[in-house]
Amino acid sequence: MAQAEAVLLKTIDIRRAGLRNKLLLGDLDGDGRMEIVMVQPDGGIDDRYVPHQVQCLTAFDLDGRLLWQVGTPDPDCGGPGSDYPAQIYDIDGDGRNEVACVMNKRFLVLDGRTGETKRSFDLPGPHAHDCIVIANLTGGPQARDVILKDRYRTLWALDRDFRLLWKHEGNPGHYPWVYDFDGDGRDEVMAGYDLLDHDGTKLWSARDLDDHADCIWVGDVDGDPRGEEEIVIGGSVTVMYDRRGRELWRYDGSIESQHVALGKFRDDVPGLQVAGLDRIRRGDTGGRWTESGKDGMFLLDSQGRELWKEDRRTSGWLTIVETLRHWDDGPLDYILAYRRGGGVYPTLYDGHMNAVASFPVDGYAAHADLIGSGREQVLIYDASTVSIFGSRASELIPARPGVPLPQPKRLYSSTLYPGGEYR
Ligand SMILES: [Ca+2]
Ligand SMILES: [Ca+2]
Ligand SMILES: [Ca+2]
Ligand SMILES: [Ca+2]
Repeated sequence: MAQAEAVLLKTIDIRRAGLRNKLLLGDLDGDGRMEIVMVQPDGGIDDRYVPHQVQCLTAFDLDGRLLWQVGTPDPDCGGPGSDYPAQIYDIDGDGRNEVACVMNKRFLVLDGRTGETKRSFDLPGPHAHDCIVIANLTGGPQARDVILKDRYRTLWALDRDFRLLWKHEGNPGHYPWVYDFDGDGRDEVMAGYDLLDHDGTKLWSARDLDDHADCIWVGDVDGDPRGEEEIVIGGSVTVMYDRRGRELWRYDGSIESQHVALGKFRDDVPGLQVAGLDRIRRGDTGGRWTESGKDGMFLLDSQGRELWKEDRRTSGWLTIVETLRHWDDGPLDYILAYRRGGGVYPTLYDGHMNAVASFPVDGYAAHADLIGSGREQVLIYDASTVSIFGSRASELIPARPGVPLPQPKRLYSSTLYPGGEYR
């Protein structure tokens, strides 16, 4: 397949949001088209130990209008060494999205249309703001409970009125993934290497793994007749478990596996495939960050066998890989790789490691079906500009004007450590 350049649909000037923002997506005003919220983290903390709070939130529509701003951009803000506690989700269940965030040591629920505070709560602990996980722990018709954590030790589960349901101490990993494995209407919580029941009881722990879980994915990887989900954990190695905690395979052909991402990238092998990223040589030897490290993407089949591994000739070791679905009319998913370094711009790869589309700007990436068209667009952004790309031209007009877009779980579970589920 020949490599094509993605079609540039729009650019948006985001300089008024300040530096080092993370981009969130969601339909803030219910008009059938998503908006952008830029999230700036606070500075003055060491995010190896102390989690970020939010310094400033700035909402833009896709025509580049600034809709609202809460907080003030700070030139001395922090950076992406850990997550920023903010999500877009209809957390009060009224059919419109809110923005949930932690600012000034309070958990805030902001009206998506205006940024005004609808509700605010005390935190359950002074460092309970490493990230926000929205879950259904209490069994209502939709997820309205919240899990908060500190950097490396404690989880707090809270109901919709922020009453403490339970607390868990352990090694919760970067971003716990919640999923209702047993179908009782309440989410279990994969917190690092522990699977917790919805009431916080530990069901099982993954064994013989070092360090911490960088990324967790859930999906029916092996395509068994009952369609049972497996759990794939990317940490020091990449391991797959069944939902009862039995280890199915482990891929140790990597030096330091980082992100993994499930997808149907190939139609010539059964089940799902696991895309991943190996840090072959870190570029921060001696505590100093350099670009001289080296990473490489890899792809595993549903049994954990390596299908290929990239032999990278450029320098760069901080690549992020994500699954991109519904980019074009084809039946297969693609691997979106960005933050590659070494002059390599964000690129979309197929399951044979062919580049199928390239993006002619560098930066961080986000992706979503912005207008409910059934296709996803890719947004690449830096400190000044968001560039929106599609596989073909589009005016980005809502497919169903006035009908609020549902907020996909992937978008309300935004994290630097992209976990996910494949359904
Ligand atoms: Ca909208
Ligand atoms: Ca709402
Ligand atoms: Ca359950
Ligand atoms: Ca399965």
